[in-house]
Amino acid sequence: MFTKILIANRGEIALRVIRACKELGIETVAVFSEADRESLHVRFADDEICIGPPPSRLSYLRVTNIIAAAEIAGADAIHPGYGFLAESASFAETCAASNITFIGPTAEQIRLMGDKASARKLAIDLGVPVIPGSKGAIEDPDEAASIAAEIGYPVIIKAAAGGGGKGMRVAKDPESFAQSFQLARNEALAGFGDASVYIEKFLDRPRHVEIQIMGDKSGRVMHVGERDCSIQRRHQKLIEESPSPGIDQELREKLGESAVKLSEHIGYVGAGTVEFLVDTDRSHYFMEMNTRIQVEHPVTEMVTNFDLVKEQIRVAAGESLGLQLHGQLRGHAIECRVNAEDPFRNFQPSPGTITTFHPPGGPGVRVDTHIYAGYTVPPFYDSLLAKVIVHGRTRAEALSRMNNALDSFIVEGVTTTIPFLQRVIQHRDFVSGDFDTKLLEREPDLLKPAA
Ligand code: MV4
Repeated sequence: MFTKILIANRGEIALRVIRACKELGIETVAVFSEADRESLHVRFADDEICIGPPPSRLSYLRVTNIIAAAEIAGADAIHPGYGFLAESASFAETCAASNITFIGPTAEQIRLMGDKASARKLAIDLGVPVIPGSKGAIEDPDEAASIAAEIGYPVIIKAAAGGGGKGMRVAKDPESFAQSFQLARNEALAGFGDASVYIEKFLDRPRHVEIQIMGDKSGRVMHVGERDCSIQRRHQKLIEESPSPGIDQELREKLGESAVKLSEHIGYVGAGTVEFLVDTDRSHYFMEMNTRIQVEHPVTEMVTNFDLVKEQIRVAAGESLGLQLHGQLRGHAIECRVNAEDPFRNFQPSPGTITTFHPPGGPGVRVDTHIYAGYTVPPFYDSLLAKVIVHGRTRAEALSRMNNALDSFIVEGVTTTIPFLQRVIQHRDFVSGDFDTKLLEREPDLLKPAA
């Protein structure tokens, strides 16, 4: 097992990783930017090293500074958290070259899945269902147009180097296709330095359902159920839950089998998420794979009783998977992401100093957060303040706990998205479980303050 882990991240996820390390008896090193001196991850870690000025490209994204910090502190492993360097194949390579274990998959696995066109190709070759479209990346505009005509409009053109909603364009008809294709390629080149794009049929009202998987170094991969992440705004997830209200045990097993087949084939090590779109007729299609621990991992922890971060560390150290899923998921879990943003002013960021902080609690309520009264939310990073995660025996019980939790969550000094989240979880379509990725688009009134 490792003796000392450097956490190459900040905010709530840095605290989450430190907790897992403490339980495993492993020492921790926090790295921080000049804007994060007063952060709790710095206070709770055994060692702390400043890695640069506030902008993340000068600190949390600076590979050389982070590796130097690990060497100075004597860390034998690095946990990247999510975001920042978590899906950087070259960072994983640099760690390996420096004799430091990157807690996550191999650089090759990150690279393969980071290219969404090659991941799609692999899925096709393995017989995992994908959305009708091109086999891999497509360069020739005429060939692209003929594929689009074949699968039928509307189609969506996605950047191979994109993912998570970045670099996508919808073409409604053959007339607009050539221009959309050209624009998509230009945007992909400008945004990612890679013009490769691929084509899929555009599904109108899909659900986003993702499977959590975990693999060890002996080649074993298991899935630990799904999360429904359909409630999103501009490709930012707002609310996630497990199990998905839109799928049954049969579909869960099919998605799980597909996810395991894909990850087992590449010998995937660590925590990963295989994303699917589930259509209104229950058809399901592989979309992409994320090679990191995700923000929403706690909903899976609540319904499985697993500690996914501890498990990531154990398998990175070469231990075999210690999880055992006894058939069904246990009850129901929901997560709401609370951000320092004004939901009624187009989610404008609202950094500043927290004056009052009273988090919710009670049975089945978990809050993952790094904020405290007196803490100043810096303007340099994403504006996640806290994740409120509830668990109940049934979805109704979980929902009731979420309503009460949000109601008693007091954060003053910055504007938060709490009132907006309250409205969404009270919306009839959310309450009934009959929703899809278009819920917020269909209900613009949710973006106005309650009358
Ligand atoms: C799609 C789609 C419809 N059809 N692909 C958005 C995030 C990125 N991972 C892929 N996304 C989508 N891909 C096809 N073929 C609709 C979306 C999409 C979406 C997906 C999940 C959750 C919210 C979404 C909001 C708008 C569009």
